[in-house]
Amino acid sequence: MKRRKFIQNASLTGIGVVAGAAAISCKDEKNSKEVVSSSSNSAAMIATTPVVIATWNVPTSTAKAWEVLQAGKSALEAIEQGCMVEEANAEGQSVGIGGLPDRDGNVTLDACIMNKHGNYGAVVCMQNIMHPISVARKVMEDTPHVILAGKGAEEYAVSIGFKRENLLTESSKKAWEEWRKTSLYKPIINIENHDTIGMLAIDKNGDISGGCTTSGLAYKMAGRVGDSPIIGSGLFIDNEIGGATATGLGEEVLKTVGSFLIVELMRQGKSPQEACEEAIGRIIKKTPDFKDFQVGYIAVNIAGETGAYSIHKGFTMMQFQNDENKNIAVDFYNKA
Ligand code: SD4
Repeated sequence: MKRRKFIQNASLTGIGVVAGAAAISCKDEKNSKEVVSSSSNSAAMIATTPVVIATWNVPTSTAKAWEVLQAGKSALEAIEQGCMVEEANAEGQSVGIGGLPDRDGNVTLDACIMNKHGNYGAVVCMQNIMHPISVARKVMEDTPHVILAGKGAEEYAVSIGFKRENLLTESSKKAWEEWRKTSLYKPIINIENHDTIGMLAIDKNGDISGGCTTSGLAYKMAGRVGDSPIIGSGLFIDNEIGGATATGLGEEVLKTVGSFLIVELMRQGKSPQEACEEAIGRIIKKTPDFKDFQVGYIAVNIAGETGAYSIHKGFTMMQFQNDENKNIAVDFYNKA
């Protein structure tokens, strides 16, 4: 019996598996190889070719990340540059410039980034800075902290050279003014905020990183922070297992710590697809009244296998692998 197979069986029978890299089952022999982890002395499949996945239909973002990986740079660099593309896109009304504001008319941004060492940085509720993903990276690399919020995050960004600018575009301002006529807060499945970018990448060394960037829910209460910048909820990375990221109604993701859950389920031997389905199942179980909100997860294991699942129809995932940049319709729970 191959060692990898043995370890997987051991985990299923509860024999006990040394931490990390143990239970990845792998069908993708073409894009992965078996290695023995020095930290756990156990075998695992790791990706031998790069892969980038992202929430929603953001081909230019994944193409940028892919270009960075092809140049031999790290997954972390690919994530930052890939996310920056959408942050700079004024047409996108859920990320960076052009993001829809909170109910008081202020655009507040959330973002986080996580690297192969399990390090993490985030900014929450930050205004006037177009690239929160880059500020999050600086928080991770250059400060003793992991999260900076609001004014503090903005001041920090400006102090290290980021430019202050108005992020409220004319069309987002108009949409807000229109919304103010009723001021009715009701998230609309797949229409409101369908562009939060959660991105996961594996580089040529088989190392993984991830990022998540958003303006959060449109017309939210001032000060509201969602799942996207919170470690374990909107994003989680473990270089010996894989990563996961989320989109949709952040409150539901936060309550079930969805991305951490998915990575832990993969550690126990579930495929990325099975793990995403179980994480959606936890939300359904907890909130039987799921008709009016959407949550979607995407995941990749270190072998480069991917998975995605959502509550309702309409969620899509970008996948750039083997030189192909595809937008894939994601399977969903609510078939009624
Ligand atoms: C939030 N999860 O702030 C984000 C919103 C989102 O697609 O993902 N929209 O709750």
